[in-house]
Amino acid sequence: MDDNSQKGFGKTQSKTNIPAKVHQFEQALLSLDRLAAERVLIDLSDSSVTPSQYVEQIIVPALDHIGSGWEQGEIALSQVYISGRICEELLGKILPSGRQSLQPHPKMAIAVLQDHHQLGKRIVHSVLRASGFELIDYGAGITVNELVDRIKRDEVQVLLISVLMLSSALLVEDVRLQLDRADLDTTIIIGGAPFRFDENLGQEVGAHHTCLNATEGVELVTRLAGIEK
Ligand code: B12
Repeated sequence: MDDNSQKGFGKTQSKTNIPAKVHQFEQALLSLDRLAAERVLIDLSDSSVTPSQYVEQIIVPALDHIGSGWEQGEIALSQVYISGRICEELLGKILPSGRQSLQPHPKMAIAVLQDHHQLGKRIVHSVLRASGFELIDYGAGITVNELVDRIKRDEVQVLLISVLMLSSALLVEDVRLQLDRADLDTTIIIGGAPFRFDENLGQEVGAHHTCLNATEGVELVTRLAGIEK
């Protein structure tokens, strides 16, 4: 299913100093040095660390820190942009591309709601697919009305939403309201930076479940599908 070991990811190595690696990875991104960034990930490959784990432990914190630097005016938007592009490219190499045998599960879809930050959705989609779940991908930038129309048409039972902008996170409430009005009991699972930073936000916007990372997403979907673990 996953041939990452052939690409250098997944070698055996001893203990890794994660904070130091996050710093090195961040510096490589800010220097716009894709090869150096890739080397950090290859170097930290460890038999006990899975690719999904180093996405969570290295890529997400490095980008969070870059985002804060941009907010404080220390980093240019162009650096954030290139950092995003480099990570997108690396994710293509790291993330599992295959799929386990399909598990029986409710009809599911994933979308980035009125937002173009796509890395989180890409990770969640790929990890779920690798775990045997099939999802309709509505892409990024979809509006509330478009999303609700698609859910009705496709009879989606579990909707996964990713958002990174606070303004987009607040729109989840409209999705929930429209689904309730249409008498649909679609389960809404949300994730993304605003929900990692404010643990009550998910409930406030009417989501049924909030996930902090892709692994939590897989665990939750597995539970909702009633699959024994
Ligand atoms: C990279 C980046 C960009 C890139 C995006 C590249 C791309 N292809 O996605 C570019 C440069 C294009 C960009 C643009 C902008 N950005 Co930007 N960006 C970021 C940055 C630095 C990292 C985001 C990221 O990719 N993180 C890595 C991913 C993997 O993490 P993640 O999405 O959180 O996903 C993880 C979990 O949350 C979870 N997850 C996520 N979704 C879901 C869903 C489900 C169902 C589940 C189970 C789990 C789950 O799983 C993932 C793995 O753990 C953030 C900073 C931050 N702290 O997030 C700012 C940030 C999100 N951006 C911000 C802003 C303001 C913008 C711009 C408006 C800037 C501008 N003036 O143009 C534009 C708007 C773009 C748009 N319309 O959407 C702000 C938002 C502030 C706010 N309060 O809303 C942030 C927070 C920066 C900041 N600190 O100010 N950005």
